[in-house]
Amino acid sequence: MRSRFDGDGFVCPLPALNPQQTAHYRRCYLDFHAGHQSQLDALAAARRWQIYADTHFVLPWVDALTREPGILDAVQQLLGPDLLAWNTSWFVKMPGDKAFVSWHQDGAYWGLSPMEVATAWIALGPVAPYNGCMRVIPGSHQRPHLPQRDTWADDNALSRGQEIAVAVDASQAVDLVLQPGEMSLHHLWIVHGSNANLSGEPRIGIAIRYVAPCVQQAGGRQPLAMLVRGRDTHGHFTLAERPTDPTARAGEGRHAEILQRVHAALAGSRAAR
Ligand SMILES: O=C(O)CCC(=O)C(=O)O
Repeated sequence: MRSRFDGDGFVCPLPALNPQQTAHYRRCYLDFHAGHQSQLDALAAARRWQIYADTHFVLPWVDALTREPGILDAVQQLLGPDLLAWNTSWFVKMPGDKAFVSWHQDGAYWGLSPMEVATAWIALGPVAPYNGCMRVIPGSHQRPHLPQRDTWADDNALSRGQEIAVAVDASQAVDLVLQPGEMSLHHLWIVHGSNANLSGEPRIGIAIRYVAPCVQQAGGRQPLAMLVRGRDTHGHFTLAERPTDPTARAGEGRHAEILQRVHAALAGSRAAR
């Protein structure tokens, strides 16, 4: 696992959740989606992070998902026994949704170092080219940091429409095809993106960004994270309390406060979501 991740910049597919867990979290997501439908409908893809980002700090079922042993056991092989969930982002494309994700490198705008960071992208339904699965350029994490520009495109699910400003050879791309309950792991610096969902099948997934406690975010206020396994041996993050309120909502109250704080930390690292 470690050598594949280091060499290619990703590992896919890996088992993450069993069928019962997958059905449970899919149901939780669909209830959440229905409960926030009017807000989501009113937001362009580029602004849905107001609902989709960092829900693990406020929704008990998302917090539970970030702690599933099937996910953590794999992430631990890359980052060691002490794990923090720093960020989560739902990446959902319902049928007819024009949302896409341009080619980008996460490391260019997160301000995190050292590179003891891994994203687990967990599929709560089938994910393949027809519904806009993630695509990666194998080995691209080993290249230098590529120039990136902000396009501010409404349909780009990245908030500033960040895209790599030099040609990306899409013929080299690998599709990260996942069955429900499977996941991929990807490197902080791999070039990745995804196309729109042109099918009638929802594409439902969550990206969970795990970091080892030695990681720091440049500048700004101390970032927030959730200790999900082991111990925090460094104190570089403010550790959040686990959420307990089953009625909590995204986009308001504590979630809105947390997003403000997260943005302050990202702004301090000269970055944005
Ligand atoms: O889900 C996608 O299409 C893109 C995900 C992504 O950019 C990420 O997880 O870093």
